[in-house]
Amino acid sequence: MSDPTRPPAVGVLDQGPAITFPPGFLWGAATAAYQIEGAATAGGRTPSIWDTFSHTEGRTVGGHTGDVACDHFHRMPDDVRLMAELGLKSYRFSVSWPRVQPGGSGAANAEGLDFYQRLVDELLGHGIEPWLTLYHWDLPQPLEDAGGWPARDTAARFADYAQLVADALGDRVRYWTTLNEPWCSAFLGYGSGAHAPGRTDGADAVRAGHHLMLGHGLAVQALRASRPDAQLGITVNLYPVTPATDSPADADAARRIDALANRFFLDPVLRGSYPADLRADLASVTDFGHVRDGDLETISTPLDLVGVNYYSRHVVAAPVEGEQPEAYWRAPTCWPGSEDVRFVTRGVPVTDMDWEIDAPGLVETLQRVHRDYTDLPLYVTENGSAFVDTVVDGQVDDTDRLAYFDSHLRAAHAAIGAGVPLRGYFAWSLMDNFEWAWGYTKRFGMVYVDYDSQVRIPKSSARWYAEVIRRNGLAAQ
Ligand code: IFM
Repeated sequence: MSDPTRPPAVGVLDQGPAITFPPGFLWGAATAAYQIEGAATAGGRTPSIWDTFSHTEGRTVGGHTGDVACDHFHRMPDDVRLMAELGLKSYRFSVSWPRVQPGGSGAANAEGLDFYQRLVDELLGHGIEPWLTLYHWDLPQPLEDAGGWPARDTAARFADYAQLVADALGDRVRYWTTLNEPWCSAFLGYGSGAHAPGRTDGADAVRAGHHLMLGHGLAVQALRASRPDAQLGITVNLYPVTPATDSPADADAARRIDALANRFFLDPVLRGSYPADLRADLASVTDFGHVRDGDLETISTPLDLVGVNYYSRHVVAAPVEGEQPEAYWRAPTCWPGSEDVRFVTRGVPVTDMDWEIDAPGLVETLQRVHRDYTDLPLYVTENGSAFVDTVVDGQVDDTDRLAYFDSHLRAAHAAIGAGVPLRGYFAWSLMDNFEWAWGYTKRFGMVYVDYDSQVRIPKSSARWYAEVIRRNGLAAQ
């Protein structure tokens, strides 16, 4: 491994004035189980919907699967050593449900839990705060076969699983995220079908979103009862949604997409209700008959923090006959009832995902959550970018990714200056990994992974981030 503390190339360390973050700011990096662990059949693990999906022809680029991924399951102690060398204060990982509770019901699998026991111990041994996400998209396949997230019972199964993980790890893990990005699970998984399980039904997507949130609420209640000292939250992926022009029709398109992308989750979780305009927009899709008395009280069970994943902005316009961009997360059925809204590209710089780079959008997003929803501490639980990386003389000089982090950290700092109680930031991702339907073709890591040899190479952005953590801020040039 190259020296992670070696300063990056001159001219890329700092892109603006010096800034310092508040004392105790939690600097971290994030990953997810299916994206890095591999060892798909080790120690009693059974298939999740992502195993099934990725093994189905045509679902992922190149037919890539998470069977081996970064082989983190076998290399975990070395990976934690690398995190320590980078100076991470916290590491956000997810637990693989089918590893610790094969099939999604019944007793815990001691062998599966053992991996996470060792991971947590290893982290604590290196002074790194474990941050545990319970669900980062790997629903056990038998639960999908029984109806998946559109089925109400899945919420109860999730709460049982949460209890089982809390029993095993609750004594050492302080920070808990129930769900990662329920929008993706619901609308990409059951609406557009771009993600596992690949179903395409708008009403199912809406039901899935509700039952994911119900599972979240039930899990929070279970965790709270058994670990009153834990810090509990949810992670939502949020986007500022901007109308392409100031026409009333474009403003309405923005309102509709904002309702589906953001308020669908923020309102029930933080206000205990669905937005009235969202219900009206979805009238042709569902009558919300799946919402039972008491559900919204459960869903809005009080939290200790909110996690925000931020990547980009949506710019939208009113329908025009025959125009619909084809980017995968914009596929029409991501947006039940608003399929005809157009997503507009503005010609600003984009990442390798084609996502617009928009650091001010992070300030906007954090301010909105704080202003409109909650005084709770906020954490950026993911932020990062995919770019094409090249290894030259054993080094990866990813100045574009570094600049992305730099601009977004400056935005995070600006949000704090504007009064947002932002307490931490997690770079996505610690290392290159399985980028879902894109397989291994998109690299988000600060650490390069050579998938043939499994050698890890900290990129310039990793060395830069180590320095940011050491300084608790960014220095002027
Ligand atoms: O890789 C994903 C992650 O699993 C969830 N948030 C967005 C990332 C980049 O697409």
